[in-house]
Amino acid sequence: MGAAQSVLEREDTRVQKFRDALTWAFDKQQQREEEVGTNKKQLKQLSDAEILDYINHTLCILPNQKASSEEEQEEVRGAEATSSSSRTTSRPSTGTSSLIHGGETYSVVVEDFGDSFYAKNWLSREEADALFAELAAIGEPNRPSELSAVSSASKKYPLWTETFGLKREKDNCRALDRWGSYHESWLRVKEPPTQLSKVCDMMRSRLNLPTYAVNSIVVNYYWEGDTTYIPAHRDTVHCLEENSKIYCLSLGASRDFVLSCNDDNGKFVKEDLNVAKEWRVGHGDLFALGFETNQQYVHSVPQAPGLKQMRISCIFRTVTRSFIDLESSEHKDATYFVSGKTKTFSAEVVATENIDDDGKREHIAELIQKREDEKRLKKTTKKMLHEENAAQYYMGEGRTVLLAKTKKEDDTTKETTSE
Ligand SMILES: O=C(O)CCC(=O)C(=O)O
Repeated sequence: MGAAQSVLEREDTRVQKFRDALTWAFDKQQQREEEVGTNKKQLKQLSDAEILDYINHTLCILPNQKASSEEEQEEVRGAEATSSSSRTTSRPSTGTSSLIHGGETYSVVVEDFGDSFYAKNWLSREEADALFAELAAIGEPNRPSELSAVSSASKKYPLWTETFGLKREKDNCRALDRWGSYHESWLRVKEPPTQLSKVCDMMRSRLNLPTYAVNSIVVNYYWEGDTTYIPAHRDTVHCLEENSKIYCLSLGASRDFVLSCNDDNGKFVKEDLNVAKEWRVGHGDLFALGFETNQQYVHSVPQAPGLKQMRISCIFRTVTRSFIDLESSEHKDATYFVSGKTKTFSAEVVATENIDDDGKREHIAELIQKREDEKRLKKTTKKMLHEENAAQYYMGEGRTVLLAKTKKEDDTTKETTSE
């Protein structure tokens, strides 16, 4: 009875795996249809051999499967040796396959590309659905009422983003991937919602990462394909742990994720890109961008004309060099140059060397004030340079000094503060 039961259970698992393989074939066919658009003549049906190749492959190993018996665990381990040989024909020459092996209960095949990798169906359908539903509900109130190509073209990154940061144990400061001069946006870093926190935990356990890893998450909302995309760029890494990967998890509509040559910086039309490698990233897929790949290539999610469905991507980073204290800082004012308005802020950014470092603190109001003062200085200097008699200026610490007035006057250097 026990043995028969066990055989039946194994058969059930195989049937499930077979169903998953057929779902994959169906998705793949749909993807091809999307790619060729309405030109059905070009449509190449998936061959039986391709489907069989995939089925053979998935019967060896599937994401998120629970190894219920010793034999099944052997089967999972065995796939490491067979996976690359059974799939060599359908793999691009740039990629090799390897295995993420997060303990006994989780394994998934990945395609390697240098120090990056792509893992299809890294999240199960149910896991991806739950995260998508949670994040869509958060983003939806910010969907623009009119998505016009004209307004999106004027923005460098025409996307809505949400930023989440986990608190470090030491002092409850939140991880902050700090860049740019719009310091006010740093105040928006929030506690991740339930499903997103769960996925951070899964990431650490399935990818064997340390407890402080993937502590900073940016969520990008690609409302549709015509006006929302990410032009080719390189990620800044100065706040990240040395050599750590940046994990891009895709949810919802499939889009192209493209690595291309550095000259493509700023381009977002697929045909204009010098593609080095690309993946069609779909619901639940994970792309891990390695440090070297980020140096060698720019990456983009190009425009997808005609696409109506939303894609959400979650970008997970391991921040060890920058945190923000949103709870225990004193209140300080900053005055804006253009409007003359004064606003009160209560936050300090902490620049650190590593995850446990006390770090150097700077009040956000002081950083904003410094930026506004620089704006004023720039404007004043520009004005002075246009004045007929002005000849040479020296821009020092917060003041502009007139060194010489005109060629005609004597050459004694005069010092005049401009403000
Ligand atoms: O959406 C993606 O997969 C990529 C996003 C990205 O490149 C970024 O946020 O820097």
